[in-house]
Amino acid sequence: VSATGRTAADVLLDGETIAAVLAPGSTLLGHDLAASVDTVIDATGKYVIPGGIDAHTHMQLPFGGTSASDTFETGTRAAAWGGTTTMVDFAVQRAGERVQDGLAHWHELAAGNCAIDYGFHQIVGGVDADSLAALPGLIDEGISSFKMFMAYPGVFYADDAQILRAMQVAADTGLLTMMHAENGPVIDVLAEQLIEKGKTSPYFHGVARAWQMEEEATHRAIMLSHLTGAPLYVVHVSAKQAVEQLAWARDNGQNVFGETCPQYLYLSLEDQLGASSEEWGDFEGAKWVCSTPLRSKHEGHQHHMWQALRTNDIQMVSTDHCPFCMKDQKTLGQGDFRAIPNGIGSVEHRLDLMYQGVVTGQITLERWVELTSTTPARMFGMYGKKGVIAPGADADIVVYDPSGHTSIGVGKTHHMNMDHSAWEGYEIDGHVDTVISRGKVVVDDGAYLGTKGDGRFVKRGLSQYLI
Ligand code: DUC
Ligand code: ZN
Ligand code: ZN
Repeated sequence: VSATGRTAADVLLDGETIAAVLAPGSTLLGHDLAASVDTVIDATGKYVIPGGIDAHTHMQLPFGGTSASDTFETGTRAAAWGGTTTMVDFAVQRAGERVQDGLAHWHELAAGNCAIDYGFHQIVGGVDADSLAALPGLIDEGISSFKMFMAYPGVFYADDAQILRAMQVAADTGLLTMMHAENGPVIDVLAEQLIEKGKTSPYFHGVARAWQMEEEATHRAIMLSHLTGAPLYVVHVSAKQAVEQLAWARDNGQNVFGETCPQYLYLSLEDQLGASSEEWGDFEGAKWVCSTPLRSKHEGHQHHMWQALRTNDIQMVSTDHCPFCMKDQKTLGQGDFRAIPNGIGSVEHRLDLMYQGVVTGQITLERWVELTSTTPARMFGMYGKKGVIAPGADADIVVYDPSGHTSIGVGKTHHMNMDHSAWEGYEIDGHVDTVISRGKVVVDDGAYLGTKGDGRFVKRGLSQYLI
């Protein structure tokens, strides 16, 4: 199955590369194909798809006095289990630090530890003359995209003037600007006012982060993109009004793109409000504290998001994988939701969760591949090597079995380094059978055969969506 169609075929791998895609019954130099190769993987009755590409993960991200609980080792292994063979994580530059130093540190964290191939986007946490001057040099380093935050004042925040200057550099160089589009200063006031009224539980995280402030920031980013001519990629879109802004800009001919995440397609603010357990009481809801937040199911965001995936108003699905354990991490925010580290872990479940959209008739099989592999490859300058099953591409392949029925997250059966799951009890049709990463079988029918260090840094080119 590719982004453009489906066909019965044999895929011939040679070492780390795809050598040929052949019609069934083809021979190799006159010999029967199966007799001419070392290994045969029988995929009869299953889908053979390009390995998943998760273009938004945060292994070991420092956040609110702690760090995301998956290391590059544990998080990439979990990704492999779930059929993701490439991830693009975020190198972090903090205000006052050199961009080059931030990047070097993230290379150190990842090198030799990853189970799958990985690249980096650059978070620019402090936009100043030095960091602006460093941006063009990222392209030679294989980093063709950078992220700024309109949220989190005092941490990663960039104001409009800073965004303008960075987008001007992006327009000149071909770097792709990624935006966390939420109006942070307003959200911080709303959060403070809720706390003053004694509204301290996790649910109020989502109340403070009002959709109006996602719509507003998305619009502002779109206008700055229009003004500067820099293409824009809005990450983790959760509000339907933000989707409408993106659709409007695209209808006006702007080169803007949006990504959503499985949590915004399935989970809602009401799940969080209703969550309670013997162990955590109403702090149970902290499991689903992420930003942008889960939205109210009464406002139609989920339905609109699925629709946007179908109509291409939203182009990609990444996870924003940013796990924190309840014990010792999420609990930092007991009594004050502002101190709950933001993030949900899903890197292992993205292909499965998105396949449910095929099962329920919301997206086609081809669109499933496009959203989870082919568009991420093109968007972030890896297509040809990644995102496609074709001669010359890396042999990153998943055999997906549409049969079977499994519950994910139950009893911590996942492989992410978390003491809970945001997906506890989710019922999945289908499962990942075999995962091949650059020619090596790393997951085979419930067994993990890879090792840390299998994954290599991917030097990315410019976005293939640039005009
Ligand atoms: N959102 C999250 O949920 N976690 C990390 C950073 C972000 O923007
Ligand atoms: Zn973000
Ligand atoms: Zn993120």
